[in-house]
Amino acid sequence: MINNADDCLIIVDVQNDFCSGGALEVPAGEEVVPVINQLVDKFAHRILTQDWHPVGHYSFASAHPGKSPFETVELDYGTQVLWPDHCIQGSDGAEFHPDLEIVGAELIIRKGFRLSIDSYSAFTENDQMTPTGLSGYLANRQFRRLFLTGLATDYCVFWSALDARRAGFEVVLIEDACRAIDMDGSKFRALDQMDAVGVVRVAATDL
Ligand code: VGL
Ligand code: ZN
Repeated sequence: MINNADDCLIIVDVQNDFCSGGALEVPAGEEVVPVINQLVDKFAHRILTQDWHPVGHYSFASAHPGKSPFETVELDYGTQVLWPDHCIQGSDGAEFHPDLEIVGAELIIRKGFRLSIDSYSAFTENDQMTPTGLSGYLANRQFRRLFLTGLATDYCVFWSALDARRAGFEVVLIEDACRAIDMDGSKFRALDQMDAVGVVRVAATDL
């Protein structure tokens, strides 16, 4: 099924803060690590994304007096969920999971580094306007199909999948290589919306 020239494996935000014991743990987030490690050698090309926030980032509840994590706030670009402080630039929490096989990755794209804009998607920040540069890179590399893995299914993987479709890529979600935060049914909604825009869902064992 994998076509080496056209396909790129994208590993989204497999960082310590999104794994058990991390600042913004995704339930069983670290379970994606062995699944992804089994996949990396099947692809000729792999890239990583890394959530990479400055101290005091506007997506942190701590930056909004009186607010708690998982509440929302209105920012210039609309409603933003507030998170515990996480993936702070240079911190251990922002490092990739120590067991993740990252040596062969060709690009690490960092996102969420602008103080006042969050970026779930690896393509476009949450203002829906500011590009990360990834679509240009992938087009320049002449990839046509993107296989998405990582954390979290219903946030960064989801928004990346939608933007990838919008940018004209075929998108395959490797479902068991992802885990969700799953707040108020957000996982189900994300899968439903990905289906609606033509994201194909497979299991790692199908590849
Ligand atoms: C993410 C919330 C905040 C993610 C990143 O990687 O899904 N979620 N920052
Ligand atoms: Zn973040």
